[in-house]
Amino acid sequence: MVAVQTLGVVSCLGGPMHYCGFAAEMLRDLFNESLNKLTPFVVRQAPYERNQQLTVRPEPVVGLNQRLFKVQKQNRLQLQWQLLYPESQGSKEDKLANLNKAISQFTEGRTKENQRFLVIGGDHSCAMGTWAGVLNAMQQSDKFGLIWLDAHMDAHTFTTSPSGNVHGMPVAALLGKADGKLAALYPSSRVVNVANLILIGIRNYEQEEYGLLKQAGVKIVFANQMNGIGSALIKAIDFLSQKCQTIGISIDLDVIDPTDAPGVETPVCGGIKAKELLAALSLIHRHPKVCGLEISEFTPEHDVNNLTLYLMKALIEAFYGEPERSPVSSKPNKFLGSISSGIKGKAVPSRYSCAKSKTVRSTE
Ligand SMILES: [Mn+2]
Repeated sequence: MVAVQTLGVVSCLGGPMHYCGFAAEMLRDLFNESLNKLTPFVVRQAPYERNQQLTVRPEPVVGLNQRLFKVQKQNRLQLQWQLLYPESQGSKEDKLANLNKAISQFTEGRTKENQRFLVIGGDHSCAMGTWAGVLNAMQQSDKFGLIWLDAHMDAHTFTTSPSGNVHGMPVAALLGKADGKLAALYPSSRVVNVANLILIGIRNYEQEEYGLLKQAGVKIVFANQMNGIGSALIKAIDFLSQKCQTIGISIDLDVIDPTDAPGVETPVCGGIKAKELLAALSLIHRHPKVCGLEISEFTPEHDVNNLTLYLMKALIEAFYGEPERSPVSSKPNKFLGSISSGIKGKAVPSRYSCAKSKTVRSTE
């Protein structure tokens, strides 16, 4: 049994949504197989908005979900949960600042102990805490690399953001490009080296964020320029591995196409296929330099047939789960397909090798 220290951030304070904070609790129950048999969907009450109630139509678990579930049954993985709730008092900014600080303390502790971790948002503003904590733990913070899988650039500041939602700003804060109001929410004096940040899957952004990233020289792999997520992810890890000791992976579920992951706040068409991302995470399975994963933006009120909830579980198990054993592993997996048959029909290595070294194509 593999155990992974997991922090659930029960908060939507960084976005306009009300229920994305449920992600961690729902996922925990799904892993415990106690999500009310997954049908009907659980009706929950937000702990931070006690007079509101979420009602989701009961829907049967069908199709893709069932196939995913069978895949995961073969994985033996135990998530050791801690749930983090925002304070009930204070301004939104104070709550976010304290939340990010608490998140950073969790990831700093795990990183110092050489324990891999998982952070489940919440909205994507949790990334400020998650990766600030890793930076705080490192002796040389310029040896930290971050792979950011997202449909969006998340590189606004309060000065440029049309909405003022903090979940559109964590990349700016992590790069040290925050304005004063945003910097106050970021729990570190250390920032990610611009050369060590790679954004993948981008297909929706405002000019101000593009300008910020372009000026900084951040590598961006746009969705329409990718030759498969497997290849993009491996190239990114190879590139970062050359100079980084520690690599983090932050997944905004909206990087996936909404047909496969409808349960997100801001879906954008033209995303990567769920099964390609699952295959890609299997290829880099527990890569020695990857210190942790972060998954954010699950929005249950937009989910269809629990598809995104199940997918979130599958993503975690693709990276952290016990690999299937033969003779099971020799058969093509119904959902993932055969890894050796390739991603998008192209040949990919049956197992990722750290020895390779390639550069990632940088786009402007
Ligand atoms: Mn995001």
